[in-house]
Amino acid sequence: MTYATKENNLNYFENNNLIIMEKEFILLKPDAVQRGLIGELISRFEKKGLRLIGMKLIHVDNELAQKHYLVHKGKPFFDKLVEFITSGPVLAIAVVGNNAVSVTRTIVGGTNPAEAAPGTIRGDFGLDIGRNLIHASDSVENAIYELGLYFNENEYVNWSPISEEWLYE
Ligand code: D4T
Repeated sequence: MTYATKENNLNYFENNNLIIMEKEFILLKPDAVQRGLIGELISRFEKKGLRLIGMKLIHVDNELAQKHYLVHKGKPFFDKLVEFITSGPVLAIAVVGNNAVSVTRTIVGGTNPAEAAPGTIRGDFGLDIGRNLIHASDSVENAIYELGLYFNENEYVNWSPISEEWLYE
């Protein structure tokens, strides 16, 4: 049985389990791109089973950076955040999966790489909070907002990976 929800049109029951197919926004920041970590980092989400539906290498301009970090406006680190995110190419990624937001945030790890758990991206690859490699939306609502900043609806690729039959019960 499948049914659509107002929020995402993606949730459905399978074998009486509610599969919450959330969309999540991931951004590989300029340090990850410059350090040649794109493949390594994407592979973590790919291997986990999240479905890639959008990806683009872009240079974030000041206007987009301001919108992206709106919630941090006024904080002491805001200007540095904007300066960093606009300092080189980034890889914007859209994924779909069961509980994609919390699953992604777990893979990403704590904000400060110096304290992030080993096995997480920030825990394995970083040392400094101002160079924490990756951003991922922290709620379904923020994912919708941030995806809207980086992707047009017609840029998502609608496909069904054969692996999903083996990823979901
Ligand atoms: P992002 O938004 O990059 O995925 O990070 P988090 O969700 O894990 O953390 P956040 O929103 O609290 O911080 C956003 C961004 O700001 C940098 N930062 C943060 C910083 O440079 N100094 C600080 O003191 C804090 C709190 C790191 C991530």
